[in-house]
Amino acid sequence: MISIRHCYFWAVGLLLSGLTLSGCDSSATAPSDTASSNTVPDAVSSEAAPAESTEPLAQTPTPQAVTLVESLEHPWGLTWLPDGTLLVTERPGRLRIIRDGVLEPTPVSGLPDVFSRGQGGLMDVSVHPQFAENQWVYFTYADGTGSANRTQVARAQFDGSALSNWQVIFEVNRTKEGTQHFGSRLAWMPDGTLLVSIGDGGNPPITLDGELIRHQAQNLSSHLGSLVRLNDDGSVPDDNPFVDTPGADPTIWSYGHRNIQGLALDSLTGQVWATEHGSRGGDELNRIDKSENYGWPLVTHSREYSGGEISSERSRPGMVDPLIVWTPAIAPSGLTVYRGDRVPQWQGDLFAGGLVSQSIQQIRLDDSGAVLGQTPINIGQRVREVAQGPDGFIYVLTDESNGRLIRLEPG
Ligand SMILES: [Ca+2]
Repeated sequence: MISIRHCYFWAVGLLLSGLTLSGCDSSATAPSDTASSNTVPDAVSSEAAPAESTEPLAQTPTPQAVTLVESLEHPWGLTWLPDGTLLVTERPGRLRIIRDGVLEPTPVSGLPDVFSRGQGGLMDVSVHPQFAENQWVYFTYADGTGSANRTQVARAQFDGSALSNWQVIFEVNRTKEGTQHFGSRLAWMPDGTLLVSIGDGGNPPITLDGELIRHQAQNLSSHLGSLVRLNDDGSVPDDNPFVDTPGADPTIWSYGHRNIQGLALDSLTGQVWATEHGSRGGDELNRIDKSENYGWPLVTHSREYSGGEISSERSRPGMVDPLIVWTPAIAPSGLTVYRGDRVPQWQGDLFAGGLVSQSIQQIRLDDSGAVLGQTPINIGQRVREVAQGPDGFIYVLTDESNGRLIRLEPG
């Protein structure tokens, strides 16, 4: 595990790129993974930032951020159809079409109402790997009310203009109150199964079964605070790790997660990567392997928003340590592993978005998967999603009321 001091590297990156250094503390009061001002911030960065640990990346040209589309309302997820059409979700509950770089004015019909408050709403979207044959598109979203809600996964068939045959294929098996920590990202594995990230249910004082709801992340019978793996129709893959464990839910792939909002498969190696929000500091990059326990809330580098301790332990045998810890928080959302041929110098790098940092961390690994360094790419807006497009560029969504689709191009 490597502790990264975000502001330091931001400063170094800016100096290296010849830009003017402009206050790390601009993130200190920014809401992070909150969609409205009446919810508890998901990350507040106010800690000092001593310099230590990894180096910024050398000899990487600063990518240029080119805005392609504006006037998206809190865009959350995106996916490409085989013909290059881009589908983008907006958190309030709309699906938008972008063709040839132009946003179509009318949202797609055929979506149900979603629970759109706080961090909840329409979240991720992903086309089926065999979309050309079956037309399936998958969605995650919050469903329910302020007192009882949960993350669901549904699929529907898209004919190029409308959705039909909406099918709910998964729902979290415990409802929760409030508007925090729904997750949720989708990622297809090479074998055609689907990973879905589910948040822990929220911050104190929210409780479930007489204890803080965050402890559900250690409960193998609960989907809260886990990654689940499904077949494309929502059924349970026979080779999931806990199918034969008494009391465990058979969909669980890994657990001990707080709130994963960055999830990516390395298309070359098959390795799954995830970023998850800490509370105050302690955001994490994790290498995901089946059946593993990622520690939350028993071991964490994160503290309560009040500053109090969540746990005195940072590591424990049998639990997986993060590869990177971000303190102060970047509030990570959106993650991709670059495997395009357009920009050879990005090959194999991870690109992790940050809501509070308003930047993307470009992370380089060695062949063993150890972190060599990272450099922030300033975006100047809250970064919600990062994805490699079929043209080999990286695409970014910003979480704003006037959100943008941005393309990263080599500098
Ligand atoms: Ca962890």
